[in-house]
Amino acid sequence: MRKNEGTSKSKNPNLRTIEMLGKMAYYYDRIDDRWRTISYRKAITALKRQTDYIATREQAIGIPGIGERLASKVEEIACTNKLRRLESTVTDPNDRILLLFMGIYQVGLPTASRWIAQGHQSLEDLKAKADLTPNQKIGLDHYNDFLSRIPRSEVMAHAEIVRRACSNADAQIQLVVGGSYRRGSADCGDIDLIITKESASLEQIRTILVDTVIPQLFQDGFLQVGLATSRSRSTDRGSKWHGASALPGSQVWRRIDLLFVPWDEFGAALIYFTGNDIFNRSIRLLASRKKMRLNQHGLYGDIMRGEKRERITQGKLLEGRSEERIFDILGVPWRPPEHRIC
Ligand code: DCT
Ligand code: MG
Repeated sequence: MRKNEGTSKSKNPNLRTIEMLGKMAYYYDRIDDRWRTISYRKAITALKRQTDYIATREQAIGIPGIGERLASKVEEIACTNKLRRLESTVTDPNDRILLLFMGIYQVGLPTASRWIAQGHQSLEDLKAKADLTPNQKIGLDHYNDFLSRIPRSEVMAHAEIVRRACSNADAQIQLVVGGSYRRGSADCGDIDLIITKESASLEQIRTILVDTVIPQLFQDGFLQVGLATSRSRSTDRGSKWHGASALPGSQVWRRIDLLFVPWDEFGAALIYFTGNDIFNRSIRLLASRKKMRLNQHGLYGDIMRGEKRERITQGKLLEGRSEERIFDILGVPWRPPEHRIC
């Protein structure tokens, strides 16, 4: 829960190491290796806080957030100016094809590996010969669009179009741009729009969006396609709309998520959909240490857990509506979104 204002590029003496570890984190993220991705990202955050150059394993181990294995990598980069593991990921042809295939929207390691085992080696192979789901087909057709980062100003332009359509349907609807945009990123992987209305239930908000706003945005030529979600958990059902949008006159498709949030859950949803993911993990862990539970719906108290930390009681809702109140009840200082980069 420490303040984080990102890197001051001119000052940090570990920029080269951070850059190499960042490439590895990106690689592990693309191959769905959650644990390695998180440990690399934690090490990067820790190094960004250092004011001295970290050259040895011993120095690195002394820093909270850097474990033994990562410490060896830090030393390797400092000594050799490179990382063997990174080079092997770049040169191994199977790794390269795996990364290529996993770059397709919603394609994970199992699907990408299956395609390789079936003998496919390029996107052209997949287009011509592979058995693709409708989403995979869209992902493949818009491979570069969905993989490229979206400049902040463009995220704003997409959000404004949705905001206008919402106001036309119901003047009381509120829309907040969440995700990396709310954390101040210069560019974003997708457009996360958190939508609510004072005193309204999920059902009421979803009805306005699904019956009026979304059809209107399709008719205007802004929304291009809806993307079915197979991964959504049962609790998420009906609270999200995933798709793609394009600005007037542009051929570029962007990934856009509309997140329908009941008014009573607005604060908890703001925290969750602002992230980043590691910040969310740590604030949830903090809640659980204080015998509370935080999720995208609210902060709950009186939670009883068993020996393996499994929940015995659901607990009672302490706060859902106000982001500030949730921080307050958790006993941590308010963090503006730009400081939630872990
Ligand atoms: N989130 C999370 N855990 C995940 C994925 C997402 O807590 N495993 C939360 C935090 C961010 C928010 O959902 C939106 O998710 P993304 O759009 O995937 O991430 P982002 O932070 O907006 O980054 P990007 O710029 O890549 O979209
Ligand atoms: Mg996002």
